[in-house]
Amino acid sequence: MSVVGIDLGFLNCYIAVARSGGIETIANEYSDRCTPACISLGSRTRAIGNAAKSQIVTNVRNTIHGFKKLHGRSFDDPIVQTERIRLPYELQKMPNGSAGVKVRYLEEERPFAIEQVTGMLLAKLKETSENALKKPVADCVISIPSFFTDAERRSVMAAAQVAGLNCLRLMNETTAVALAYGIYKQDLPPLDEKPRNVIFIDMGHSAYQVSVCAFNKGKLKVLATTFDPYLGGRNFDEALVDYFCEEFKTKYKINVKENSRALLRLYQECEKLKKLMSANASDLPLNIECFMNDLDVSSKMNRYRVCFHFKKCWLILYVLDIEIVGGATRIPAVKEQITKFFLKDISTTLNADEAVARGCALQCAILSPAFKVREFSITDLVPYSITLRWKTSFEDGTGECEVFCKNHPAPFSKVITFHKKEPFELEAFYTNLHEVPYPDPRIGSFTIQNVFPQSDGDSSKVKVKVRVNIHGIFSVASASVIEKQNVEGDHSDAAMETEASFKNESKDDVVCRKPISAPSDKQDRLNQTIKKGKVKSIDLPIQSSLCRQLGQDLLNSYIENEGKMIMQDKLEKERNDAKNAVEEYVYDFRDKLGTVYEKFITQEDLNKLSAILEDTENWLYEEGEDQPKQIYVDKLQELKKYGQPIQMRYMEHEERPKALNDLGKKI
Ligand code: ATP
Ligand code: K
Ligand code: MG
Repeated sequence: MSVVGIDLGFLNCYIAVARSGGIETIANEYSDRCTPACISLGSRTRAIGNAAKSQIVTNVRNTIHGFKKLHGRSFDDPIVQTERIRLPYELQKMPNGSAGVKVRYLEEERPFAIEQVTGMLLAKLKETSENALKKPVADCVISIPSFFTDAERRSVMAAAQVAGLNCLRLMNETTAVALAYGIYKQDLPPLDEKPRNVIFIDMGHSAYQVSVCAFNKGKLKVLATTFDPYLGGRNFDEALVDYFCEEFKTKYKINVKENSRALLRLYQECEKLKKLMSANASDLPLNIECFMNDLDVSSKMNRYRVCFHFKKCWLILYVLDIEIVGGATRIPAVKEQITKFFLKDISTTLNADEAVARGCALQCAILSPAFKVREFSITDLVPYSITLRWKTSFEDGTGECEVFCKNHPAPFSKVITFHKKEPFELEAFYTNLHEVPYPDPRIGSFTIQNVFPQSDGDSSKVKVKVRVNIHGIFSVASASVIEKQNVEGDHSDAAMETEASFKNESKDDVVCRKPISAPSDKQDRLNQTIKKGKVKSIDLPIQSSLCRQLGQDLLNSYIENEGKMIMQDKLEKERNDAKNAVEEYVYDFRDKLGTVYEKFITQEDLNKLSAILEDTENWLYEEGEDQPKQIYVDKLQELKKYGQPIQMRYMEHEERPKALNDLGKKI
């Protein structure tokens, strides 16, 4: 089994693989280690990655990019609506209210859910890794921003399933970077000493993330994270684009923003210009030929004229190192602001583009039973505090309890005890919506079923396990009821009564919190009836209803559809290859007729064959332009019927002296 890590960037994706020699990043069919997060839908086929990127300005409305922020959000979400204004393709409200895209594919208007779109990209990355490794790839670790909410995380998980990937962990981008940093460090303080604190800063195309991690030998713990989910390299591009749009309005009397093609070209040129500005402080030219209305445009810019401000991230801590990654940290002004803020030099010991993917591959190796790596424990955190709410039967009130505070270690499970006589519902939500870059506080609701009073009429003691799992996703993982079997004089009952002393405001709802440090999934498998002394624990079914959750049926249909599209792309590729084979044969044959075959063909045959070749060439441009594969296969066979005898005569002639020579040697 291969062990793969995927950096699923807003703009750029990277794949890294763990091999016995270490971690390597994988190059795609263009020998490029970066695969653009871009998909272009066509009348016959899809192009994904580099091939799609080149179609951004030619297939404007059907080339999808910049979609990472659409995950797990409803179409009406303000973020989706803001993104929508920037995007040159159409977004669509899907039947379940989520955001999808609407594009023309196979000569038809088609909606695609965001899980399908990212699914296509992930399937491409899977194929790239399989081609490079020459074996199937399924297990992987995929990166996501540390600020992603549950709905966003679940949506990416679904996309992985669409792609046929088995995501062992969704890993926070900055945590992946921290792992890539720490695992090879030889000089980390021993476990009983003060840890080394390091700040990791990642500014990519769409977001800015900061995390503080504490390192000891073989161990990393994320202490805090902060972020600006709306600040990245693209804001610089936007600033440049806005500037030039204004300038061109007066200078050339054109409104670039009304022409999506021109605007997209300007964005591409501004991104290039921005990169050049990082390396060059002087004025740099911008020239775009045939930009709009047949006009060539030109201008210039230098780095001091674009200003930006980024949200300060207050982290008061003793910090040893500041490591920066992400493409946009190459911008001198970004480095300068970071240095100014922390009053510390920043280091760039990590590969700015590949660190996330490398960290993911390392995590995948750690999680995979098929791979042996150095032990390294990773404790991440809960980005936003989570509260549970339930109805109490006591005067129709509600009970509430914060189950995870912000920055609580994760993965983590806790057990909450309730005293109930009937099934009850737990509603989970983010405690402080203002902390969360998401418009809806709800996470989901969980109904604990099959709860009855005890035989003596008392409330039953229900233990509910809540959990933030390895992907950073919250759930009510299990529930069980403790059945008293023998009430009188039993010590275990007394013990339970002690627990019950954590009583809260209401009479029948008792909450006590007891953390179990059980990040492993084994603990989850306690789902059997345990008989212990006089107490019997019975598992209770839980009905979960998660916000913005993709139904299993829909997910299955996406999986099936992705399979069909992969097949369609494969068939289309074969058809194209068959067509190219005819074209190549025509050119090659014609070339040889004029040179090496000349002596092996009569003038009459030569004329006849030249005519056939010309006919075939014309045919390829006319009705032969778009035929089923078999037609091209037949065409090639037909041509070969003429070509092969000549080729044989030629080969014989070439081989004869050699054969004679060999014979001579033997004699
Ligand atoms: P995100 O992390 O937001 O999902 P991403 O991972 O795709 O996005 P990166 O690949 O880390 O983003 O960085 C891409 C950004 O970095 C782009 O805005 C790009 O223009 C910018 N960038 C790359 N190299 C340079 C450079 N030399 N100077 C300035 N900006 C650069
Ligand atoms: K990236
Ligand atoms: Mg990134």
